[in-house]
Amino acid sequence: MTPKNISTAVVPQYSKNDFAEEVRAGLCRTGQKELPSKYLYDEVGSALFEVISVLPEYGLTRADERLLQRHAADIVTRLKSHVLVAELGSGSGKKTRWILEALARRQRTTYCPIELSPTALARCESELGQIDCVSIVGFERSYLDGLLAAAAGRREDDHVLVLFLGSTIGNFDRDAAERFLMEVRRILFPGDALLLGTDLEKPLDQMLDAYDDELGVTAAFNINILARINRELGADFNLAAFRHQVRYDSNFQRIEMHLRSLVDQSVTIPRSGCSVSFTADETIWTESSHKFRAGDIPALAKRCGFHCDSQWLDSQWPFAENLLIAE
Ligand code: AVI
Repeated sequence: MTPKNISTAVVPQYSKNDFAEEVRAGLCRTGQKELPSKYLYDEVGSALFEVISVLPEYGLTRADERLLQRHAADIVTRLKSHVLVAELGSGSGKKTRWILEALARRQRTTYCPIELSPTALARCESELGQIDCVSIVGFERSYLDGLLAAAAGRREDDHVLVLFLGSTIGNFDRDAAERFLMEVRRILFPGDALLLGTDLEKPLDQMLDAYDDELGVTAAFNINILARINRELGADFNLAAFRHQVRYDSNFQRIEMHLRSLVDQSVTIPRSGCSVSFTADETIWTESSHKFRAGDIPALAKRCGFHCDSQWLDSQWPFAENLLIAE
């Protein structure tokens, strides 16, 4: 079936030059080597992340979906009428269906998925394109550029509902997360809403297992960033000479994913114009996943120009859906 009521605004995603430059900056620096986690999500990485989201050890996505399915009607009744929905990083759009269906029962709804990946955007559009009374306008842009463009399309009596689900906010450093939420707030009007999904702190073993599953899917997801550098930048990383490593830093309440070099080695990255030396046990820090406490969210919301109207908590996997209203 061909989806209906769909249009897409396209601008180019990260250029090869940005990637080459950020890889050089992250690996040639003194001190802890790092790679930006956004580069985990090429075609292969995004497919591996889809698998992670159904692993028994990784309850985050299921908790997010359960909360949205159970509470969509309640969430929607707390919103003003006439809502334009803008979703930051829509992924496949599967979990958004509940909210859109609940809104479409009240009124015609415009849904703007915002995604850098054209493949994810196309999947989201075909997953949600058949819901009656929902028009889709996709934006192939970064979150804030896409939100700015989507919000510019609001009609006079529209309120914007921003969806930032799946605890993607946890992949930002704490300060960057607050700055980001403030930027979102700056684009919104008073009374607009942000539904923010946050994974909560839980027992240590449960958190470590969620990022170091028995099948090794998360390990493959992590090591794929080196494979991507080989594919796209002509590098000669020996993937077998690096091992996936997961740590929890309780001071920062965050899971850290690293790639640990098993031996002393050096790697050449022609398109970044550099060679990088690793000592045995040295790591590349590839991702942080911050965990939250439900009780801390109202203060976070306040600092960023929102108030926390309501929270819904999952009973099986500590996770909170937070409805924040712009002040
Ligand atoms: C996308 N994000 C919320 C995931 C997380 O849990 O931080 C990314 C992920 N990394 C490894 N597993 C899942």
